[in-house]
Amino acid sequence: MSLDHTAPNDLSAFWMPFTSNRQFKKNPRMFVSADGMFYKTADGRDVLDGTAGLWCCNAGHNQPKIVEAIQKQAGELDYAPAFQMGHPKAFELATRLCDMAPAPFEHAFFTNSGSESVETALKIALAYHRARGEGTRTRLIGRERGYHGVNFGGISVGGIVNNRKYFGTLLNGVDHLPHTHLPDQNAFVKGQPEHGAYLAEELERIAALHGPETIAAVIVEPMAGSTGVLMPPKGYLERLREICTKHGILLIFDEVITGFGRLGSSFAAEHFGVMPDLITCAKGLTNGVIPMGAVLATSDIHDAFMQGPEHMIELFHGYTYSGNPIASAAGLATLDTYREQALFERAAELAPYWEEGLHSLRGLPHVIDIRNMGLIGAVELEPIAGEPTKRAFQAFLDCYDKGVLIRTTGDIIAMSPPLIIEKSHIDQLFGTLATVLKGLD
Ligand code: PXG
Repeated sequence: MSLDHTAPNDLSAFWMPFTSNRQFKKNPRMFVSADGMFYKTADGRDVLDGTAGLWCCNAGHNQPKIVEAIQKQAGELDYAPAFQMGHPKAFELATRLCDMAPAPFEHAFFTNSGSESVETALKIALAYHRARGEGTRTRLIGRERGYHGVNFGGISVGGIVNNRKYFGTLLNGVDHLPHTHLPDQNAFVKGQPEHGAYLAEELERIAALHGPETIAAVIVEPMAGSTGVLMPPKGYLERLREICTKHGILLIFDEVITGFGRLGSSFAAEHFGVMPDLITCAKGLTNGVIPMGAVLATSDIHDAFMQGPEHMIELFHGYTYSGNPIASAAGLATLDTYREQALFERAAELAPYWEEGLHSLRGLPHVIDIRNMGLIGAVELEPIAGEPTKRAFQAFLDCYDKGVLIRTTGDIIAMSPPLIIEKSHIDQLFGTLATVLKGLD
């Protein structure tokens, strides 16, 4: 089969996710291979991966150990039933994952995506309270502009308008904290902004409104990625933690993007020194190579379920592919790769160079804000009047033509390269973006 399927007629069957299908199919952008920091297009060009795929290929592409592990596992044990049966690698990966995570996280529940990790964490939170005789705690609190995947729980607690408004009434019993984007006070700040910790106090207002004993959990991204990269204001996460603890509400960090070195530590919880009760992750767990996610839980939460007759199932939840052998093998090889190549440390070391390069874009046409942390960067553009998203999307197309992959959300450009990135690639990424910005309408 030829990989060069670029004729429009060949493309109609695949209804592409989160894509302008008609625009794409008129002028397709196809990757046919990848190695290290680069994709290869169907027409033979190298494209620098400025986004680690979709924030997931943290160790870059075609890592030999991961490739080999998957190939070997496929020939050894392709699948084992996930319910009432096991295989060694899923247990090994859970242990390794918990060893890598901050201390209180001692148990891992496997899923197949970030969206499933979110649904799983919300359900664990509800069932935890019930197991402890606090069944009144049924409300879930998310945040405006939050992204927690695309399933019903996730879009209910999420706060991205277009991901919600087409899909009916969603879950009931959900409330939202305000987002923390304060461009008037925090524009062009490097790292965590000074202003906005007070927005955590809104949790007190919501708790007072409903009664704290009705609230099961608060879920936030410690650094909001998909909405266009919003850093937590200084003191904000600490205050959320305090209020949750005071009222017996579980705090869930959705670390699907921030997990696995993106901020220069294993998880954002470690980076910010704020411990939630549950962590959701996916993406970088297998370097994006095989679908897999996980929910990390403290022993307090896990142990609350371990009661009643031993032959009884403790949590009525799970997926056919929870802890799938090939995904587990990919996960183990990925964690090895992160450690052997010291990639989290590398991200932390490169972060100042990244920050400097990114902020050098300040002053270019249409740039109204720049935000960064670890190996994450965002450039917010002034929208074209009456045509939101168009300017940033043009920047995306122009960068692609010039051999660089970026992501856009609305009029925000987001960049999150593989952690193997070299300084020369950082120069190429921001140099290309600067040229493109200068040429935009
Ligand atoms: N939670 C968070 C915080 C995420 O960022 C999900 C859940 C859902 O993960 P799955 O594996 O179900 O897609 C995500 C996913 C982007 C972008 O460009 C971000 C995501 C996915 C695709 C693109 O910002 N985040």
